Amino acid sequence: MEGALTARDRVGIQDFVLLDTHTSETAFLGNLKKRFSEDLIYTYIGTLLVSVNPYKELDIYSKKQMDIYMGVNFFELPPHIYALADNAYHTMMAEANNHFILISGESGAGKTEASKKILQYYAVSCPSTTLLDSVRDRMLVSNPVLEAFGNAKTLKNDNSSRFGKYMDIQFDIQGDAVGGHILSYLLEKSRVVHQNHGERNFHIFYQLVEGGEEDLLHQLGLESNCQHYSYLVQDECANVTSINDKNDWKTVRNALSVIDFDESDIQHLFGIIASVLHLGNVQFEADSKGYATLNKNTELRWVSTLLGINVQVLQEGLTYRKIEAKTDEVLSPFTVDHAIYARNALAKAIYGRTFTWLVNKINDSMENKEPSRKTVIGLLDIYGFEVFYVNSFEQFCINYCNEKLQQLFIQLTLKSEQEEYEAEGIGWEPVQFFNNKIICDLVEEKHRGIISVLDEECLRPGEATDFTFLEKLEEKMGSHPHFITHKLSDKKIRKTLDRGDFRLLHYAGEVTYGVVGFIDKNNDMLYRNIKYVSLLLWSIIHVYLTDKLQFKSSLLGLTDILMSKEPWYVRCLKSNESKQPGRFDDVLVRHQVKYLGLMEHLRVRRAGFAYRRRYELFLQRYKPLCPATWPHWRGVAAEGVEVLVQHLGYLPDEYKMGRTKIFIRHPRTLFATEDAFEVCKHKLASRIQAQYKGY
Ligand code: AOV
Ligand code: MG
Repeated sequence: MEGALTARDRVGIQDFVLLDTHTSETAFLGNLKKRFSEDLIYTYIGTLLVSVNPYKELDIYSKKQMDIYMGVNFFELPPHIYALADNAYHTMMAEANNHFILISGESGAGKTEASKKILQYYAVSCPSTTLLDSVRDRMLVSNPVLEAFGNAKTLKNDNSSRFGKYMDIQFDIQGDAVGGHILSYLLEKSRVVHQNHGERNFHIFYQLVEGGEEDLLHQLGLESNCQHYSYLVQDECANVTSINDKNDWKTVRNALSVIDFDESDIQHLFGIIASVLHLGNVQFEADSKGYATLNKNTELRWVSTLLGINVQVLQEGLTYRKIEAKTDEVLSPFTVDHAIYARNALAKAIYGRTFTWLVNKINDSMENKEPSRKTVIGLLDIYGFEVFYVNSFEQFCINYCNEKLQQLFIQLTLKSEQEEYEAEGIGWEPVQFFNNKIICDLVEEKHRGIISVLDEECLRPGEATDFTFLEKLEEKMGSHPHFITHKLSDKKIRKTLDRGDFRLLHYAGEVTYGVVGFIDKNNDMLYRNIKYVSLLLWSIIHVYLTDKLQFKSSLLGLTDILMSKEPWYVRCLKSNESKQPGRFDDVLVRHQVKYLGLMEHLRVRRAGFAYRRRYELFLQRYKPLCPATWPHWRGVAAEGVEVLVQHLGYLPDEYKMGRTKIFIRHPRTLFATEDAFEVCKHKLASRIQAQYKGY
């Protein structure tokens, strides 16, 4: 019918690889937008899933939906996070190897929601034996607990992850989800004592104060009013419409009992949380000499009771520094500022340790103690790139982690893919992309990077300040194209920078960091974690690469080979800054599409080859399909393959002969070959059986 919209016009193309107009950014965005307006938030680029945050509940996550996606070929149904989860799972089962799903995107783009959907899919849909149901329940409820303690409202996201999380979901040989393990890193502890304008502390504090039962609050010496606690109302942001602290409290309480917290654990846990609130209310006054004194110590008594520390010791610890001389100890009194600093340091340390303890407890409860062989699917969900009006050491760490993640993505997709074509001598028009390695180096290079400079300054206590650190940076980084300071910039840019700022041109945009607090925060344990993050990311690459090697040497089913070609990616996009349902901000989305390198990824995918196989292996499998190669090909394997594919009628454009491998452009070509092989296998059953033992 003329004028009528076809389904395709209406819902757009579900895989960008099939977008037949030239692959312009405008066409790409147009397709995303069209789909978004129909509540179709997922689109593929091959096997990569692009997800656009709808900021509204969609009816696409029911058990019924899960069933629809279970075991169905990736491209047969509309794109969905379940399809990706299902494919990772089935590939893992077929190949008995490990997989990981890398979820990335800026703050508020939907990473944590995506990771929860994936976990739910595994916990609900995978085969189950009653015995293991408890492990699944624990995996599921670990989320609300960790979110309560590790997430907070920021300006970007009402439920922003303030820690990085990598979770392994373990499956046994039957495909049952049998256990889980969480690695957490780089918790933003500074939030415990300070929040920026319009932000909140970690959810758990409000949940406890608003939702805690009267008895419990009484035991903890708490009032049922957030306004009473200075750590909670520094920025008068206790109530947020999208958050129901009372309900969330109930969820967390229930969850804790599911993960084996008995009453004494719970008392212990909330005793510590309450002690932090009390600590925040401990006030100091200056005596006649300007030294800190505690005038009213009811709050301190609560801290001492709840933590089981002698009140005298606590008081001394907060108002004096102990200096050890040769034979005795000398107590040197603190000023009020020093005392506040010590109090806050204690609060952060207590909270940080509690978080670690909590993660360990959760891990114990999810641990699978059976020694049987297991494979895992890893889920990586970190905090996204963020830019605020004021950015400090925390943003520096978070944004550096995101640089590393982008580097990982580039290494595994754009770079290794193209390098393989080159190594194999496949005629290939290189796809240019921005490699953010230059920024990673700027931050992390030994002896020269920002972290090294900061470390060196931290080794000069008493002499180094945040500002000497900045001077050192200016000396070392000088002309680096991604580094700017007030002193190093021209007139126009200088206006936008304070003297205590440095600006980094990150892959995802410019961020201006204020140096105040860098030395101090770097002296904290946080820094150890940051090294750990990069170690973690590189160990993932290593696992992947090792798997791929293994992969080369084994003969596996067709679909599985296609699907295991790369690890799994979910790229989350933020649809608008104001968290509004259904609003698609073209400029904002375009920016993300650009910096995430989605167009480059698409170009590599479109021009590339879906399948590649060493000549020997290809020939070994398909040689019965051609009289000239069956039962034996006595010449060079590559020539045998050429004869074979000629016989099968491959068109010149469908494949390329590399140095060691044949490259096949479309899955359909290989699907057809595989179908022919299946038929042939039946016909020649007995003869083939002898040759294909163990297939
Ligand atoms: P993030 O994890 O990427 O940010 P979240 O996953 O927390 O972002 O998503 C932010 C908010 O967007 C959620 O609280 C939901 O309200 C909404 N949202 C996200 N995905 C969906 C979806 N698929 N369907 C409906 N609503 C969604 V951060 O942790 O801040 O980097 O640090
Ligand atoms: Mg998150």
